[in-house]
Amino acid sequence: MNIKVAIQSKGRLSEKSLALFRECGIRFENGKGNLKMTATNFPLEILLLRDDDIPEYVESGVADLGIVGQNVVWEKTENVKELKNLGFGKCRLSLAVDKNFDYRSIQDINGFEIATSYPNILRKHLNENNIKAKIHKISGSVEIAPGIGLANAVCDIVSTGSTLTLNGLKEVDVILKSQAVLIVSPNLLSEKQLILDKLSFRLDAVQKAKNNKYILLNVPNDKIDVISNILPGMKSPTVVPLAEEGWSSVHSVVNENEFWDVIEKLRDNGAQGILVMPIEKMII
Ligand code: PRT
Ligand code: ZN
Repeated sequence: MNIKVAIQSKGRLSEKSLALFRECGIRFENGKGNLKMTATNFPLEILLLRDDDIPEYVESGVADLGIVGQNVVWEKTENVKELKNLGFGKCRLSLAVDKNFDYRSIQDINGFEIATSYPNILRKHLNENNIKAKIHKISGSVEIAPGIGLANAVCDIVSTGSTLTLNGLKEVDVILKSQAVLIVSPNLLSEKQLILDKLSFRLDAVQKAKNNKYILLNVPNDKIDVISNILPGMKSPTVVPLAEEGWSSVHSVVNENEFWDVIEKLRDNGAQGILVMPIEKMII
């Protein structure tokens, strides 16, 4: 039995979704371009779909899992479980208005006409803020709507903000922050749950490796205790004597988020020759 995973066939999330399986050691027999790909060394099948359809496929159980932006999940359904944030495809869904409009608070868009591909999320946000507005649902090029007189605001995906700027708009309210997420069908068979557990274990190892670095440094022996306390590590650091009397090499793992703080403290406490290396997989 194979677990079926729906991913985007062509678009911003396609390559990174496939890369994730490759990093988990999963290989596929037929190249991209087909609607389906079967793994040769893991009980897994990939369905290549438009991202908008993925939540529905997973909700209905046609696919067991899906990789899609949270923005799409939240727009389409409440009946799938989000299992893991995947750390790519980061963006936000925001309200934007004419760059010359004197926007102070969301109350200022009362009575506006707003173009969006996300009418459900927008409606909820407006209701929560007691705003009345007419929503125009359009499926692409939302940012041109104000320019052609269809709307006086947009609610659209923003990443760098340059698309809004190019169209004479400014971002005024972030409705949600989003990234690619692994979703799971509400009625997963128990055999498939076992496969998911294996996949999940591999995904965690890949993600932890991405978030951590292997670090090696030289330390005078009388500083080993201080340095060991600075290094969070997996258990405690490995300490190996150097050929030079009175010095040791200390090895550990440092999280990306605290990386520079840790490096500064290490230097301040006498560490030298600090080397930092990527980690391929990390199993705790
Ligand atoms: O064909 P299909 O329906 O499968 O794909 P799609 O065209 O609907 O989606 P796609 O491939 O554009 O995006 C897939 C997912 O990537 C989205 O659902 C988001 O979760 C995520 N993502 C991340 C983005 C962006 N960044 C992004 N910048 N999706 C869209 N954009 C667009 C946005 O719509 C706007 O037109 O890029 C423009 C804004 O970018 P900036 O950098 O100018 O602000
Ligand atoms: Zn789409």
